[in-house]
Amino acid sequence: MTQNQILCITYFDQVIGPNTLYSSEPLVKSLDTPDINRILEFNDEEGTFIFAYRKFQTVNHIFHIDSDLARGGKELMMITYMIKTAIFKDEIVDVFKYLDSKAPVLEEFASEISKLKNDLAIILHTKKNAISSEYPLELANEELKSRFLDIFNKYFKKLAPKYRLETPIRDKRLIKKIFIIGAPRAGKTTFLKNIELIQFLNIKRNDLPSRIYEVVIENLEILQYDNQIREFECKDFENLENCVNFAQGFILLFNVSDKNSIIQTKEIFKIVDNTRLEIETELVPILIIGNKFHGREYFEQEFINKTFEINELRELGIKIKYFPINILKEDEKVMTAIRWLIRKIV
Ligand SMILES: Nc1nc2c(ncn2[C@@H]2O[C@H](COP(=O)(O)OP(=O)(O)OP(=O)(O)O)[C@@H](O)[C@H]2O)c(=O)[nH]1
Ligand SMILES: [Mg+2]
Repeated sequence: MTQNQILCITYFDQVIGPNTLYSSEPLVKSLDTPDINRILEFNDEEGTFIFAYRKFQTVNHIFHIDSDLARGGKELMMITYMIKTAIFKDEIVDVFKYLDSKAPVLEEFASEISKLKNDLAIILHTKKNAISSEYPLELANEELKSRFLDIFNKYFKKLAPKYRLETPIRDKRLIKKIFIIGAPRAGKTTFLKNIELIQFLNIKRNDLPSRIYEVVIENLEILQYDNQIREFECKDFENLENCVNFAQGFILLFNVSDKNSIIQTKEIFKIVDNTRLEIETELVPILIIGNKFHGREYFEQEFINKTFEINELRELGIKIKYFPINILKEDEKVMTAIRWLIRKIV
C-alpha cells in the first residue's frame, strides 16, 4: 500500500506522552504527515471523529483498553486511518464521506485490539528510549506481535478503498495557490501550522459539504522573501511572475505591534503588485492579517487602511479586507478570516 493511506495506532504513554505504537508507514515530517499525537494530548474522550489536516484527512477512534498497569485501570489509545488528498472540490467531499463511513470498522478494530489487554499493556509500560525510531510494538514477543499484526492487517484491508482514491499527478503549476507573504518573524509559519490543525469547531457532523471549504487549505503556501538578496523563494514556481500568475489569493501577515513589520509587509506586497502590473493580470482577493502578538493592537485599523491603501484598492474593485487577530490563540477569528478569503475566491 502506498503512502496515500496510512493506518496507525497511538497510545498515551505515562512517561513520554502520546506515542505511536505502530504505523503502516513512518509518520515523518518530510512526508507532510500530520502530527496526530497532538490529538491525544488534548482529548481522551471515547468516540470517532474526522480530523482534517492540510495534506491528509483522517478518521480517528479513541478508546480504552483494560490494564492492570495503568492509573485508573485503563490505557488510552487511538486508531487513525488517513488518506492523502490534494484536491479541491468534489473529490474531497468523497474522501470525507468515505472516512465517515468507516467509523464502524474502526470500532470493530478497537474492540479486537482491546482483547489483547494486559499483554499489550506490558508493552505500553516498558520503558522507552525517547529517541528510538522503533515502534514500541517491536518490544513484544513474536506471538503477541503476530496476533497484533494479524488484526492490524485485517482491518487495514477493510479500510482501504476498493477503487483508487489517488488522484492523477498533475502539473504542480496548474494548481492555483494562495500565497502568504509578510515581514520576517511575523508569524507566517505559525499561522500555517495552526490552520493545519483546524478542528471542526462547532460544526455538526451531518453538515458535510459546508465544512469542506474550511479545510481545503492544501493550496496555502508561504512566499518567502529574502530581504538580503531581495528575492522571493517559492517551491513550485521558478520566479515571481509565475507565482503571481498562478495566485488565487494573497494573505498578508504582519506583527501589528511593530511598525517596521507593517511597513516591510507593505513593501513586499508592493513588489508583488508591481509584478502583477507588469504581466497585466488582475489582482486576486487579499486577506490582510495583523498578528496581535500580545493581544493588543498597537496600530489601529486606520493606519493599516492607509498603509495598504485599502480603500483605494477597493474602489478599483479588488476584494481586500483587514482582520486583526492573535493567530496563536484566536482560532475562531482565523477561521472567519480564511472563510472570507475562500468565499471571495470560489
Ligand atoms: N506570543 C505570540 N508569539 C507568536 C505569535 N505568532 C508567532 N509567534 C512567535 O513568533 C516567532 C516567529 O513566528 P514564525 O511563525 O516563525 O514567523 P515567520 O513569519 O514564519 O518567520 P520567518 O519565517 O522567520 O520570516 C515564533 O517564535 C512564534 O512562536 C503570536 O500570535 N503570539
Ligand atoms: Mg517561517
